[in-house]
Amino acid sequence: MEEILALGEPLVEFAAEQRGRLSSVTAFRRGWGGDTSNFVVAAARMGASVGYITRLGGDEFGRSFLNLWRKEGVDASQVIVDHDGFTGLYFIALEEAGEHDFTYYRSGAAASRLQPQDMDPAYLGAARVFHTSGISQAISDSTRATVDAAVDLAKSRGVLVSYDANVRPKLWPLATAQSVIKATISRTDVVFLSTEDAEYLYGGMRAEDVANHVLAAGPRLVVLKQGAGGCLIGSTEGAPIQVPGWQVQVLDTTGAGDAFDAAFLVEWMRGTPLEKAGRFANAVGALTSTGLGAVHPIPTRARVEVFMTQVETGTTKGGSTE
Ligand code: KDG
Repeated sequence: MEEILALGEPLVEFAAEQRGRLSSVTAFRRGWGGDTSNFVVAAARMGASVGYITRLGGDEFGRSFLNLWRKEGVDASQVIVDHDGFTGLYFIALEEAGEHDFTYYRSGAAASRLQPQDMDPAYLGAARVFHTSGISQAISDSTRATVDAAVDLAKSRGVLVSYDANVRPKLWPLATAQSVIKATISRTDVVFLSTEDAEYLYGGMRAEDVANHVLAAGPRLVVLKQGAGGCLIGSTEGAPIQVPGWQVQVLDTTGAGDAFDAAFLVEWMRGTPLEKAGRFANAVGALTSTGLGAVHPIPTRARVEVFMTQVETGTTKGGSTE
């Protein structure tokens, strides 16, 4: 039995090794991405027992994901391999200040064939938390229906639902994203939003107002991820808490938000007070943005603890995973 399960699409990653447009970049580092896969790897590195639900292509890239999850201790017993399907992929173009632009090749990939019958209710029902995202809902109608069914099942079995809006206007029309994501937020226990997500969903609202608005829709916890600015945690149990970020040398922010979600959830599930959980998750997000690509730079718990102690005692200015 795994304490945390996630559902979504793993994507093979090609991260540009030079800044600039993809048309001029000639060297890429091959890694792994896909928001919910990044999330399970990060949760495993934080020490949680985790499992993943998806469909993979019966190709070399699919095999490399199975190897990754095995190595990281992520349970993939429920992952279906589509022998006639392929694993989706994306390229990261690096822009200024760690910002990036994604180019996807994922339409029709195995994960977009996921359907509600692919889930084992007993497997999902035995978890403590189920995590999914707006990206998982964006990739196809059947995957969206699977997310819906999983959220219903989790709620009926008393499994907490965690949700990252991860708005990606390249994947679906913004109006559809807004209505599907807002409807899902109202059925969720813990919500994660980046500053960009909040802007797409609640354009122009101040962070505290976004938090209150989300809490009024039903969730008990909402975490607004503000990058170098840290995070704002809103909860039904008290006033919003602003938690400062950590200063690091940012190379690429890909996956930092997914690693943040995992770190925050794992701490919260262990009973860590919200502010401390936010501080820890901020450090995990910051360290993840010091390296190239989504998965390679996600730190282990031991690495995060060393980093936090070093910064707190003034023995270092920032971390780097490169
Ligand atoms: O959060 C990082 C992800 O966005 C990245 O790994 C690729 O899953 C991805 C997506 O769909 O954008």
